[in-house]
Amino acid sequence: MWREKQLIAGALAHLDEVTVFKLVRKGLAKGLDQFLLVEAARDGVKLVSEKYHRGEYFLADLIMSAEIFREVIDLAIRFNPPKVIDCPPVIFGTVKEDIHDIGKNIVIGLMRCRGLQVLDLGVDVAERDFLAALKSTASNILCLTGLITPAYDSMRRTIALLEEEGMRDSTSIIIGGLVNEAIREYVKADYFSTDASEGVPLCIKIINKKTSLKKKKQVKG
Ligand code: B12
Repeated sequence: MWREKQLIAGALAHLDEVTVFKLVRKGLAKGLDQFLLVEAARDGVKLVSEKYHRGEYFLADLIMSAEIFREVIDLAIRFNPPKVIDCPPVIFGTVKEDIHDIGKNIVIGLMRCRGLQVLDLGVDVAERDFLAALKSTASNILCLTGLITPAYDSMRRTIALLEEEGMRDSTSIIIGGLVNEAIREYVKADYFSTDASEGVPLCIKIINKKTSLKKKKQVKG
């Protein structure tokens, strides 16, 4: 598996779409874990991103790598649909004023591969739209992406709105993108992450915790 992962990441880093799909199809046919195959493709996007930062690739190359990644996800899910986790969807979006969505789409892809349902609100999402989505789906997990400075105030306003509506305590909020602990504190989120693979187990952990709390309450009640 380790070798397959390296080969997929390497082919994606060279933007060699044909080889990426050949390797992923081969891995799926061999019964390898589709999540790990998709993670390998994610590693490829990371390599492209590093090459872009070193000036070895253009922005168009980074965007193309994200497109190949998206197709790998579609292929993996079509080949072997994951068992869907029975709970309301994770609400996800890039916050108001920000249109960066490459990272968001990677995290969402990985989540869907693990069977999480996700409601993707897209980019430049207004505070009230996050609120409306949480209410209409009865979801209690909110994932926000932001990469530009104004995004931090959008995140803060979104979270303040949840507080005003009395929904803050029941909602777990994870932020990602160009964020760190200081930003997490400023916007008053629960968690921050700059690693797509971290986001998936974190959401599953939150869901399991909330489900067991609900069960305990039902038993008591
Ligand atoms: C690609 C890119 C663009 C593309 C976006 C294409 C797209 N569809 O997303 C385009 C060209 C459109 C663009 C536009 C702009 N950009 Co731009 N852009 C970038 C660039 C080069 C890469 C971002 C990226 O996709 N990285 C790769 C992904 C995979 O990484 P990621 O987003 O961090 O996501 C990872 C993690 O953070 C995590 N993650 C992300 N979200 C979440 C959420 C959760 C819940 C979890 C768990 C994890 C998680 O998972 C991902 C994978 O591990 C960055 C440079 C940089 N250093 O990041 C600048 C950058 C972000 N852009 C910048 C700027 C200024 C702009 C513009 C304002 C430029 C302009 N003058 O027009 C506009 C903004 C438009 C707007 N209103 O948003 C600045 C922001 C600086 C700042 N502090 O404000 C940066 C940092 C460049 C720079 N050094 O100046 N940009």
